[in-house]
Amino acid sequence: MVDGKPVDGVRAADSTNPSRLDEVIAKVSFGDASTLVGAAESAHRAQPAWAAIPAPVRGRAIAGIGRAVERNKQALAKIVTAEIGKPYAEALGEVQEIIDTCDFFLGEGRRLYGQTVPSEMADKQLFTFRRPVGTVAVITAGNFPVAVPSWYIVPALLTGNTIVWKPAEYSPAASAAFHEIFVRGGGLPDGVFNIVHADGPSTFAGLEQSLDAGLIDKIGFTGSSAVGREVGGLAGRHLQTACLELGGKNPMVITPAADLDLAVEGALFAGFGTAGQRCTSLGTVIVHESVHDDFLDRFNAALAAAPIGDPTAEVLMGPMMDAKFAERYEEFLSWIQPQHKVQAACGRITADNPRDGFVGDPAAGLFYHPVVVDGVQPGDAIFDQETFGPLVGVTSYRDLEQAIELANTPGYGLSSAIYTNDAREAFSFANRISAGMTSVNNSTSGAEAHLPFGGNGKSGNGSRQSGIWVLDQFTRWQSMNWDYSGRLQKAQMDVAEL
Ligand code: UN1
Repeated sequence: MVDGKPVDGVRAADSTNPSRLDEVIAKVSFGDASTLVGAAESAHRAQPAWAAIPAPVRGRAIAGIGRAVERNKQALAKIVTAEIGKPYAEALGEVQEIIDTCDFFLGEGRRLYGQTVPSEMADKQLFTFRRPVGTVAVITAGNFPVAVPSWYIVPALLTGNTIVWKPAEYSPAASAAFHEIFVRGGGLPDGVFNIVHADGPSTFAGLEQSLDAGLIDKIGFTGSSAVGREVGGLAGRHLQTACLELGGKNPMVITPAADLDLAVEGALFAGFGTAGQRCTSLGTVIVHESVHDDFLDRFNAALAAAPIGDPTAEVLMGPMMDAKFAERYEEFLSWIQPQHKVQAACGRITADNPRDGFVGDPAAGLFYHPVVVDGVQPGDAIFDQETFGPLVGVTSYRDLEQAIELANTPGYGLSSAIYTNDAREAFSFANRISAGMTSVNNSTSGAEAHLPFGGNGKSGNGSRQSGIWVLDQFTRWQSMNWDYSGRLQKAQMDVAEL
């Protein structure tokens, strides 16, 4: 939808259900680079009028969106479950995250504070104002097809920007439903929020052309570290900035002072929620050598008992979200080396490679065994790199110093966790882990809508989403000096005397 009208794409494609691959969820029309440029033109045209609406009134539009999402909560969650195989309870949580984001930002329309600043000259006053950046291109992933887009789209709209959104190729039905709810619920004028379905190469070409033409002022991107580098480079070459939310290799340290059952529960959710396809998913458990065996026994037992399968049922995890991700995950599995200890079955769940207590029909979808790989070490690909899928590495440590070093070694820096009841250990870890987010006695996943979200190192470019911190992504500061002395006062030269 561009400028309030459906676009004629260049190619039609089916979106299928990863739990039942023969079930088509939606037929989608994919555009090309010129579709994206057309959407950027439309957003660019609509921006001045949108920015002219007082921020508290835009806040009311955000309130309308939040209520509309609430009314459609179950329907939207069902689409998410059908399209990417996220267990229904998690999908409901994901939709709730949009509502929380709207709740937070509807009030921000009545704040959007600037400052009054004293001048060094007499009879002169200084001010600062937040101004919208202009047109924002938002490119998002399919693992959170509706919550993560709202982290960009809600604050960007609230602060007076207009949007071109290119959602993931493999979650078009969820994104189309999201778009419709937003436009109707918010009563958004045509051109304010445009959506274009396109593949990667068309998106890059369209972005480049739009940036060349001065139609895009900011990029919001959630996806892999590799593509994030490209997006960041593209923005930088055009002297624009990108808000990059990239991969993670999120560590969980478990010390001898931990409640082990709590840690097992946390590792289960962090490792296998969304089939391990969250940027905040648990990468490696770094467990003290004195509790390593005990933890591993309990973790494997909990995993063996966890229901896996049909995501409409109460399961720990459903299928992987798309064939492309399943293929890539199979490549990650080939990183397992003979020195690693895999304590359970591995790979795709089939009649020949079954799983006890599987819910549903394993042959029908992209279902994988959850895997725990013990004995991973720095230098092993499986320790150093993100393995987007249901796989958790385990290694052991001798002292906290070494645990923190191991946790920082892969060079990502999104989320992290420590399980301990010793406050000194918790604070030492939090002080020295390089991560945008850290949990004490909780999972690496589970961000809240009003806390900064983002990473260091390979996980991003230091930008933060959510809460008031994201306002710096979608607004630029303007300073104003107002001289009411009636004469030309010169800074540094006419400094008032004591
Ligand atoms: C992501 O995977 O891109 O904290 C975001 C969490 C979710 C968001 C994950 N609320 O795991």
